[in-house]
Amino acid sequence: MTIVRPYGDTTGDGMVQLSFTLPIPLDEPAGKRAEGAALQLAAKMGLDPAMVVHARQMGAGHTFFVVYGRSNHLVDLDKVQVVERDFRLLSAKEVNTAIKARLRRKLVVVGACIGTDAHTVGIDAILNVKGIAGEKGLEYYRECRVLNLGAQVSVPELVEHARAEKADAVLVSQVVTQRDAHLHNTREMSAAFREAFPAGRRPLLVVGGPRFDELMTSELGVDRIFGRGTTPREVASYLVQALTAGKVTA
Ligand code: B12
Repeated sequence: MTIVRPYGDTTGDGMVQLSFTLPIPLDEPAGKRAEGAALQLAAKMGLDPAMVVHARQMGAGHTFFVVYGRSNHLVDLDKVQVVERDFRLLSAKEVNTAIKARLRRKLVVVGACIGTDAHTVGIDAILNVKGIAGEKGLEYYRECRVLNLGAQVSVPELVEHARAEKADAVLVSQVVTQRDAHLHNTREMSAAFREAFPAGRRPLLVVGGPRFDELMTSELGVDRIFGRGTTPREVASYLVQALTAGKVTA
């Protein structure tokens, strides 16, 4: 068993910092109550001792807090569950070569933000030439053909475009998670593709966004989930390997 504790001032002291907002005004005389409420919450979250190191009123009637305190919980590294990368990270040249050799045609990608979500920066970072973190997006890959449908695309529209373009992969971004919108939209999307395409003929379904749990692929009916900090090269490497698995290089 490998146990670790947070590091604050000294190794293993368990000290953590967290921030949150409470719907309580900071103005005196209520200010003391606001800080007391923050400490009560921290104590209930298992921080003991805890101190308020920052408090600032956020508009009318709300206060933002930063609390620093000792967490008495232990982390068991043997019980950590994550989705490890199970494909090789390829260079753009390797991706293009693999598509050409194994698919023998361009790899077609259709992407969109679905539902009411208008946060396109993430999907643009993956698809558009400009890319992110010094990597160019999939449009830059000579052997990929990319159609980025942009924001607020309905599921039926997405299915139609995927069919018309003969998409190999459909890439969907969901950033807004209020009332689990990202989960409802993803389930609706995967169900629609299963209904519209015969088994074995549907495009690869990939969703991404900063607040997805990457362990939920089968529950959401998708092939892969990509989270915060994803780069286009990871996505290109995944797509080519997932779509050409078993296809032997000529
Ligand atoms: C920019 C922004 C906006 C812009 C969006 C402009 C645009 N064209 O995208 C505007 C001003 C329009 C906007 C509006 C709103 N926003 Co806003 N917005 C943000 C902000 C500041 C940054 C998001 C961003 O661009 N991140 C940068 C990109 C690169 O990161 P990313 O999306 O995570 O993408 C990466 C990965 O997640 C992954 N990825 C993402 N998608 C995909 C898809 C695939 C297929 C793959 C493989 C990978 C992948 O790869 C990307 C690159 O690494 C965030 C706060 C924040 N700091 O994150 C709030 C935030 C997302 N917005 C929020 C909210 C609430 C809204 C509004 C509802 C506000 C309002 N009341 O009107 C509206 C909703 C509009 C709508 N209909 O969707 C909330 C969402 C809260 C929640 N839990 O749902 C946030 C978190 C702010 C907050 N703390 O409250 N917003």
